[in-house]
Amino acid sequence: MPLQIIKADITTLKVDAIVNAANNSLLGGGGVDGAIHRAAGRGLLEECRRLNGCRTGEAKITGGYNLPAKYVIHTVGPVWRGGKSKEKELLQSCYREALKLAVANNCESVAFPLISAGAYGYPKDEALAVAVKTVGEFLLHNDISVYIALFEAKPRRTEAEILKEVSLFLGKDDFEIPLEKLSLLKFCNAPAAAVFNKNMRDEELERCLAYADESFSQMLLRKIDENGMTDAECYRAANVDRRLFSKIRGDKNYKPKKQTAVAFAVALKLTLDETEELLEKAGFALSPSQPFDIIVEYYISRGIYDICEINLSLYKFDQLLLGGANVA
Ligand code: AR6
Repeated sequence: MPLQIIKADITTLKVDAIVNAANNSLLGGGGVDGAIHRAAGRGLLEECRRLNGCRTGEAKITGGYNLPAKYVIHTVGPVWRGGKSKEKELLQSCYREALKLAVANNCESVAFPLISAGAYGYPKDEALAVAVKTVGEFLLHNDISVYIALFEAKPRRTEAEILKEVSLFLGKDDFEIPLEKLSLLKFCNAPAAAVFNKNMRDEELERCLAYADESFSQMLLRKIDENGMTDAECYRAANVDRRLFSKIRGDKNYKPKKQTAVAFAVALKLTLDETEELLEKAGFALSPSQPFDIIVEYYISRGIYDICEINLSLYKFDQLLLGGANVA
């Protein structure tokens, strides 16, 4: 999956590059900086000495020495001063500059810590939102795997606690599940179709017959064409990697994971009915009692197709994120 949020000690990750939340001197410090220098060994400090420091919001690259990663990209996040001193712009710049350096050095994978969210005091939730959105924008134009490695474990919650929090978060009063969810199959079989006028019936029926045998992959490709999107625009907007997309394109009967199918519905800005139709092709449905499904339905039914925002909400409630990768 192009963007993933994981729980990990960044010094242990086998990626092409890890990013260091450094200070202007680039000569080491505490937090993740200290951990990276300890794991990389003296060679890293020697190379850093030759770099003449780094300005806030900029980035510089070195070797990875004893780390499993080939490179370390050092960036300097802003110190949090209440939010009115360009902290957000500077933090966005850290992610962008580090990503540009990674691509310029042919990295296929890069891992970030939550820059500025430790000693520099940036509020963690906001720091994560900036990270996810800035990386998400970059991934609309680049094929690279990005991990946001969070160090601290979240408190564990039960399914019931999560469900309660989700409904509070989404505002229960404001939350309506459409009564008439018209799926293709239901429409074909049900006399309830009588509630719709004749023209709508005819149109639906035509659609029903024309696409009765259409598979998930075929419907996806048809919708991409109808939307006037390129394949790359679609899979990037869906947080799906190129290899998985090629696999789906090449296999008429490909059965995706649910979070991948939903990701495509979001990328294609499908209505709730169309989303259900696409999911049904892959054997899935949206349930009104599953946190993942409730969150997805909430956003799609309101026409909010910002995959970063949806993924931040899914992450907040310990759900799988939208997207997909070709894992052998
Ligand atoms: N792996 C992943 N994340 C980590 C690790 C780790 N091994 N260790 C800490 N974190 P911080 P900053 C998380 O303070 O706020 C240094 O002294 C940590 O939980 O490392 O940008 C520098 O030299 C937090 O969420 O970086 C600078 O002087 C995040 O990494 C200053 O601190 C960032 O915390 C930079 O402060």
